[in-house]
Amino acid sequence: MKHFTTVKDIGDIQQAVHQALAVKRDRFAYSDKGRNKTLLMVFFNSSLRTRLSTQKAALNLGMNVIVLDVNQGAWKLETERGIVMDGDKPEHILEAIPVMASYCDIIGIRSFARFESKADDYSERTLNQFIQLSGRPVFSMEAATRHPLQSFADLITIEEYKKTVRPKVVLTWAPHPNALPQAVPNSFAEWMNAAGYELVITHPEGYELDPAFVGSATVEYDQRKAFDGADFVYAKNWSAYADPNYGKVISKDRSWTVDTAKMALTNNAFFMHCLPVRRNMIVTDDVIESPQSIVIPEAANREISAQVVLMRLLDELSPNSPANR
Ligand code: AN0
Ligand code: CP
Repeated sequence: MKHFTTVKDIGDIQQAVHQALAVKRDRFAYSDKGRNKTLLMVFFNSSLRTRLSTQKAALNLGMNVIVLDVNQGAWKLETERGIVMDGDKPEHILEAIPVMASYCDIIGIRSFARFESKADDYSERTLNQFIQLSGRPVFSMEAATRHPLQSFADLITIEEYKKTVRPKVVLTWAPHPNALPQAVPNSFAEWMNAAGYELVITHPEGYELDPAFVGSATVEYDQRKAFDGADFVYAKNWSAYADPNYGKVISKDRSWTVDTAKMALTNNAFFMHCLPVRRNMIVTDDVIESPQSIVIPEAANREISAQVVLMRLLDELSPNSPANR
């Protein structure tokens, strides 16, 4: 695996789950694999889980880890080529990427959608600049359109908890005060479709996701109908994708909050959310604290998905990687 940005990069999904469960049984069995290899994690946005779980996964593999928070203490980076740099950004990403790459073997990037331009966001400009200019294996720690480490952890979690071969999985929109990216729902749909589960996506009118991600899933505008017989309820807020409202909050309708009455319509479904979650906006206290809530084991599986991805990227390190020079 040269880079990890979409479900396609993981190849055979059953094999990936199999490897993940093996890693989970003994995560320290590969503690020499990353010796003298350095992981650089670059954050353009905040993080709790991704930061800690990816770092922990790298430590399990014996790697060194360095972290850069671009917006806290680093030079502000210009990303447009051709611009006269007389503004507030002292450094260009065209120098910064090769410099960062010279200190490490593998790079993880978190760069959310900026909602300035749908074309910019959906072309994954920042992530692709790192791929093109670093010469290093690059993996997404949530980019503009996808969050594959999260979706891989979600898949592992569903495989652990499912009671039928092909569970009914419901992705439901829920209200939030701010404009959030579509990366988590896009990616979740992409991975659930690849896994071959029955996927139903429910949201208010106007919150349609990019059809490329919806794929073979059913879209149901009636949340209660969607919940009928569900084995897993995956809640998430996202902002509008469709023009002219791209990146905008068009509803904060709290009748979409996941509560006990709605969970009662399901097949005793497990409740999932990638976290961070806003209680009593997305989900009530009762549901997230119920025995059916698996948000904590789901988050714990982020260490496992990250470890599998790092192991696969380590397998393909090029000979000009610093550790191999
Ligand atoms: C981010 C999002 O919705 O993409 C990160 C989720 C993992 N969430 C927030 O910004 C609250
Ligand atoms: N789920 C997730 O990626 O969380 P963080 O934003 O805290 O990393």
